Amino acid sequence: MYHRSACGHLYRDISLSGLEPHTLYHFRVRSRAQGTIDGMSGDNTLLTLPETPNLLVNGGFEAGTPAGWTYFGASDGVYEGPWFKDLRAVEGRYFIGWATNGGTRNGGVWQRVSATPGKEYCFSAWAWTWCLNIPMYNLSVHIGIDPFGGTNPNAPGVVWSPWSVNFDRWHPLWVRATAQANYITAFLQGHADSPAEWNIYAFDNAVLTERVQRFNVRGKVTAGDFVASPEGFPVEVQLRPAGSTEPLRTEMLTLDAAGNYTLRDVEPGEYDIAFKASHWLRAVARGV
Ligand SMILES: [Ca+2]
Repeated sequence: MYHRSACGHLYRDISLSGLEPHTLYHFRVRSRAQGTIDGMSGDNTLLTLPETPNLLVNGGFEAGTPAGWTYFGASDGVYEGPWFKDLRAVEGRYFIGWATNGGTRNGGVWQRVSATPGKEYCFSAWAWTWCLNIPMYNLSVHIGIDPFGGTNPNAPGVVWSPWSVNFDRWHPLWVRATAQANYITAFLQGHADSPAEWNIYAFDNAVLTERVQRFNVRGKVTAGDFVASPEGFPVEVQLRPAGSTEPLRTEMLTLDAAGNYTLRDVEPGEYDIAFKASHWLRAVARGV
């Protein structure tokens, strides 16, 4: 669907399916039209919303204090904007920030939470940087997970997002790691290479979740009664816990020319799948 903005730009809505919750995606947009040169956007990101609870205490700093977090390196404070450069929280009212006039300020906070060894965890936080009278690349930020639950940001096992410069704009950072112990530790860290007139950075809306991974279940319905192509043939598909007759989901799907169906976004598990297509086709596939 196209929209035209007040200043004449043409917009188009595009739906993306099959994305995982609480995951950062990079994307580019290419435009192509006959008789014109292709257009290609720069790198864009989108962070999908989490579907499971935030495991962090005070992840958005809405306590108005760093409660639940422990400083390492330089400490500073939790602020309610407008702060430097009129900065306001990207979520709620409060964010955590570090600011130095005429020096460097290297430090961050960590928070340790219970975890299940072998499970994957996704960690995201929004970050903002600013410095004055020095190239903006002087100051960068990253976030990390220590899958062993340690509290040393310099430990070799910490899994970090790439260092990122988010000059004068809030931008999401994201990292994923597999827990190796009964605890994992989330880190927010900023680093200035050189002293500057001002070195300032901030974080907000830190969210740590257990990963929810979904799969597409594909299969084939074969029935001798098909006289022509099964393409477009409607089939009622029920997803049931293995051994149960109570459906978790019931969906009408259509078959392709070879009789294949796809049931999207199924969480890992063991299921029975039941099919019904008119009175003559009923089948249950067990333990898929
Ligand atoms: Ca907040």
